[in-house]
Amino acid sequence: MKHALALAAALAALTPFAAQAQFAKPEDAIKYRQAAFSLMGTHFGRIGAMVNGRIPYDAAGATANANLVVTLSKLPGAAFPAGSEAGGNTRAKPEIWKDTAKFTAAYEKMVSAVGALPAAAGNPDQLKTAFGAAAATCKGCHDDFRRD
Ligand code: ASC
Repeated sequence: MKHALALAAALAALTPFAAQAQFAKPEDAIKYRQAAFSLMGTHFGRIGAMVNGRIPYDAAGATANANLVVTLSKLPGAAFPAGSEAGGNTRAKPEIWKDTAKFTAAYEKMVSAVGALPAAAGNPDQLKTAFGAAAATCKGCHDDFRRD
C-alpha cells in the first residue's frame, strides 16, 4: 500500500500536464489557469528584468525563478477542459477548443522553451537567448489563442 502510494505520487510528479487538476465548474478551471499564468508571468518577468538590465543579474535569483517558471508552465495545460471557453471572465479564444491540436502544440512549444531556462540561468548571455525564445512562444500563443 505504501509502495503503491509512493509510486502514484512519483507518477503524478512526472505527469507533464498536471492531469490531477480537476474542476467542478468552468469558472474553477478559468481561475486556475489564470492564477498559473499570472504566477508564471511574475517569475518570468523577474528573469526579463535581469536580461533587460532593469535589475542586476544574479545567477541564484535567475535559477530560482527559472525553476519556478518550469514548474508553473506545466500547470495551466490541464485547465482548459471542454466547456471552459465560457462561464467566467476569460480571454481564451474558442480556437483553443476548435483546433485543440494546434493549441496543444503551441503549449508544448512553450513548455519546451521554458525548460531550457534553468540550464541557461547561470550565464547572462545564454539566459538572454533562452528568455527571448521562451517569450516568443508566450507571444505566439497569445496572438493565436487569447483575445486582446
Ligand atoms: C512576459 C509575460 C508574458 C510574455 C509575453 C512575451 O514576461 O508576462 O506573457 O513575457 O509578453 O511576449
